[in-house]
Amino acid sequence: MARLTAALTFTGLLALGAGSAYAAGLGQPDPWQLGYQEPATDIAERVQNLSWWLHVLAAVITLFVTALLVYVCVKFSAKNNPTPSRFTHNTTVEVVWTVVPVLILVAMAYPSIKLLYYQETVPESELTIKATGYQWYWDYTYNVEGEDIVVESLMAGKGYSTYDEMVAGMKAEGEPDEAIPGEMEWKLAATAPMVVPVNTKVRLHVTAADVMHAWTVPSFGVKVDAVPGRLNELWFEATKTGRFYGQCSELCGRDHSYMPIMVDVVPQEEWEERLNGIVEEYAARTGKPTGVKVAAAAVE
Ligand SMILES: [Cu+2]
Repeated sequence: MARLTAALTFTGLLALGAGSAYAAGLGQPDPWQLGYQEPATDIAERVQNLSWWLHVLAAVITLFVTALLVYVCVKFSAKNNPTPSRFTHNTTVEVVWTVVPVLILVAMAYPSIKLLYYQETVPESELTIKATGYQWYWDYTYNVEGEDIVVESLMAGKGYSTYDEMVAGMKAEGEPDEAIPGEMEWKLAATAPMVVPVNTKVRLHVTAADVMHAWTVPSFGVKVDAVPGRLNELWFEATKTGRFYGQCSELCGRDHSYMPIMVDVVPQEEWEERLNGIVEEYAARTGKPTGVKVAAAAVE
């Protein structure tokens, strides 16, 4: 009976989860969120559709098995069925309970493998960026006209134990208001975002400098390990502008939970300006001359 109750509760929760699938905000999680974050790429949309399809299959199977158990318990109880039959084989039933699960597995495997191919085949990209994981932050390298422009992206407001302490601390350090993350964004916000233009196929090279990390943005439906000495890649094409958050997803050490990922998806018109800002900031910070003045089209 406990098992039955658990199964029914699980199914109920699934239905609830499905109902709130799109309740979450754009680019970041919501309190009490059950479903996924709103998808911002075709990949994320496909991943979520596949997930719900698998959940529906699982729910139907759970209901069917539960109903079967109940039926057997009642129909073949000692009271209702005092003299049990003694047969041991039934070819029809055996064929059915072999073939049906095979069909269910095919119904799961076919869309999964199709989606995997779609995700893993990097199309002709219009922009390539490299993300490197460190203990414990990320940096992003844009190659602008042959020059590597590196932007370090640390957690904003790190080292404070409460939100109010963090706000007071950052203000005391003279940080401008816009650098102080909101309460919901604290521990998700980074000191510098990775910036990409909307409706652009972006190829992201991902690697690590010390230990393994993993780069992910849930709304983009992408996640890949960052492995020292190895270059992994993923692609995405964001179709919505906004700020999108993710977190390092490979347990990488003491401050694993303090290396957020922040991506700004900006309109095409804004992109050149933002990239120029990144180049200028880089030149000012490193003292390296950069004669690079960006024409967006020249970025690869
Ligand atoms: Cu990490």
